[in-house]
Amino acid sequence: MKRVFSGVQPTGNLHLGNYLGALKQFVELQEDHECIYCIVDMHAITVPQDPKELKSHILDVASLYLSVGVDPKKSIVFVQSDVPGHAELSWILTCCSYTGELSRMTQFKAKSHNKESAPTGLFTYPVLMAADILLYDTDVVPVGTDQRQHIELCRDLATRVNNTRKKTFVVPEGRYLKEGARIMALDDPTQKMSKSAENIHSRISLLDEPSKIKKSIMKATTDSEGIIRFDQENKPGISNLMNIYSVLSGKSLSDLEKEYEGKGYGDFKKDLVEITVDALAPFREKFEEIRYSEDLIRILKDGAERAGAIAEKTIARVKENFGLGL
Ligand code: AQP
Repeated sequence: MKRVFSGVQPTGNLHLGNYLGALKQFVELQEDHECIYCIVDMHAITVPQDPKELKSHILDVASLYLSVGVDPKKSIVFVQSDVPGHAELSWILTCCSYTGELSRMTQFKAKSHNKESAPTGLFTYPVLMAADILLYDTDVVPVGTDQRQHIELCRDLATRVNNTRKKTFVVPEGRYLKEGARIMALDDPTQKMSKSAENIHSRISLLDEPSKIKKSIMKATTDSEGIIRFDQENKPGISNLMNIYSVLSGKSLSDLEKEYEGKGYGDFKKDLVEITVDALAPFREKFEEIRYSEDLIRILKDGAERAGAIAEKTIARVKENFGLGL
């Protein structure tokens, strides 16, 4: 069975982009893969975090994994900082990476934009991500397309080490869905939907109340043409909404164009509200059951033990191949 690894940062409530780009794949893959899903809390501290809030977000994200259908009987679910191998391997890989390649990462450029100085962790974040993946001899990494550049760096680092030392790492493949791989912000469809964006109406969080979902969708930026037609370049707002509608309903984009011929954006948005509310309702219900149950901590501790056992073997092999330790 091929091994899958992926993670999400506990930087806020997960949104539709996180679900359609990543989590939906997590659930599908666990049927015929050995899956390891992590809450990457060490990535979250690359920007300042309130400790209490961070702890709470870790449990929120873990609960959301389970609420959308990640099954701890089939998949390992754990918190990154509970397995020390991530930090250990990250340092070793930092020594194999170059400042030039890290400064080309677009997410670093975006997050450090207009800042005089940026935290070093923000700069080396992609190396930690590579360590997360390589630690588990991962074959497949399900992510949204915003992570493509980081996956390529991970592959480069693995290949570089394999070519200069004994074969040490499995070189993983990114797995990107055709639809849903990049959901854009509702208020500005040129930016990706993001948990940490200031405007709460830029995103639909998986735990949003129906009234909030309605408000965000009805306010979503479109264009003045008023025709429901998919054209990402010239009509990014309505195209983004069509993309969301299509993935949630299973209807193709061309079927949507036919269905809404002669109708306005208002009609389209009203139907999208209904579809989104219905799609997210079961997640909210499940979340209430899981979030404060004792089972949650037990699942995460058990996951960390199982992940830790795999990680220890990789770290021993890496240390041996690098000549580290006794
Ligand atoms: N807009 C998106 N469309 C599709 N997929 C997305 N992902 C994130 N945004 C979108 C995918 O979700 C997974 C987890 O992402 P993350 O939380 O680890 O980091 P991120 O990409 O930085 O997500 P955010 O929401 O933008 O968080 P903040 O605001 O904290 O930086 C990844 O697989 C990602 O591709």
